Amino acid sequence: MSENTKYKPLTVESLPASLGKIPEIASCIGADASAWNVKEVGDGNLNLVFIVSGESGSLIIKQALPYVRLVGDSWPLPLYRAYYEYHALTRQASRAPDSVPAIKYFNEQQALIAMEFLEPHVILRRKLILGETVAGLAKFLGVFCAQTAFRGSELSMSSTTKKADVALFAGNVEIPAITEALVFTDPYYKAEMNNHTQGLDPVVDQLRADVALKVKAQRMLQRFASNTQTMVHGDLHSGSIMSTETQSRVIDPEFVQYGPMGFDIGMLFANFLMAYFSQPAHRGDDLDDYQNWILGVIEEIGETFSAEFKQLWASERTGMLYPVALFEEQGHDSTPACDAVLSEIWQDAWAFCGIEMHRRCLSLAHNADFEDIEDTRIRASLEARNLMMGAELVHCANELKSTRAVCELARRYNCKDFL
Ligand code: SR1
Ligand code: MG
Repeated sequence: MSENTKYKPLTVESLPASLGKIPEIASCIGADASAWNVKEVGDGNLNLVFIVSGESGSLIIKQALPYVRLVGDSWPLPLYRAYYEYHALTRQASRAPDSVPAIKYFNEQQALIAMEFLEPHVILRRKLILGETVAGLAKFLGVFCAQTAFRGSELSMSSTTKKADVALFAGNVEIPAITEALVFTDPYYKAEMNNHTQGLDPVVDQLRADVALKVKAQRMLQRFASNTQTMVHGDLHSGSIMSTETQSRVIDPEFVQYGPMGFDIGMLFANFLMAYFSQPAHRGDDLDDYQNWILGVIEEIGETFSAEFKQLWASERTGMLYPVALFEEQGHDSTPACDAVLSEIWQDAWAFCGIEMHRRCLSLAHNADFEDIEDTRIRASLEARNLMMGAELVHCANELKSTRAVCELARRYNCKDFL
């Protein structure tokens, strides 16, 4: 396959012949492509994902489809998202070392990325549903979010480099547009593609009647769309993290854009909180222990993020913002400035968190944490807790003092009955 071959989606059958002669791929899998074993394992909403194995090893082949896989070809989606995913992965690899799979080959025309096969990693969301713990998870995620937030901003980058990068990723239009609609707007009215669990109507009606909530969600949309503080992953949920018992990696940054520093960490917290609220349907005797473990992870991610951010502030402030020449070299302490930046990040993060908690129950693309609960009466009652806490986070984002305070709030909502 040459760089200019017309785009064609791969199949299990066509893949070996199409990719077998590409040296970067064949050297990882094995020279005899006819002996490759190919499995299509894509269970996300958008792409084809193949695990390809041979005598020399295995690779992941990810190829974008020209439409939303979840919906079908009635919803076209540009192939160029693979280009942005490739560039996001290279930046994440240098800004947060050892956090993402290594790229072996990229073909823009085919919207195809060949990358390291992570094994025995599984999607974190599955582990959370099964009640499995992951050692080092909170440290890994807190450091990843802080390093990518800090090093992708003018706290670290020169204004010239940052502007060039913002310009590059500004071409990723339709993919963030999915987030703009599905996450920030659709949950708050009866949008066409929405669905929610039977029995949840009283809570849904209450949220949709809350005009102040809608206004705050739109305000956060404005920040998301117009604030280019740093390069965000853009879709950092537990389905975008793969873990073993002791190691984790972040995958799937095709929703990349320059956006607010609090976005990724807010989305991440939302997905841990949804895992927390869904647990009564998945666990037995170990329910309390496992829910406490999840809240412990949330708390530690928050602490790690702030500590890492402060450390980077002290050691890597080489960009345009808050320069050392203006503070330390004048004998002026910049700690209050760092605290103010962090405080704004946290305020954004809690509001984004609440909004993500809403969209996964009210809009398109729900999450398995709740969807796997077959008894809709139980599912609705757990989703109601999640939705109501989400509303409090959006309303009170500016008053929340710490991740610990948010965990206490979650404990309170976990005991409530809204239906
Ligand atoms: C139509 S795409 C729906 C969702 O899948 C992706 O993983 C993103 O979360 C998006 O919002
Ligand atoms: Mg994804």
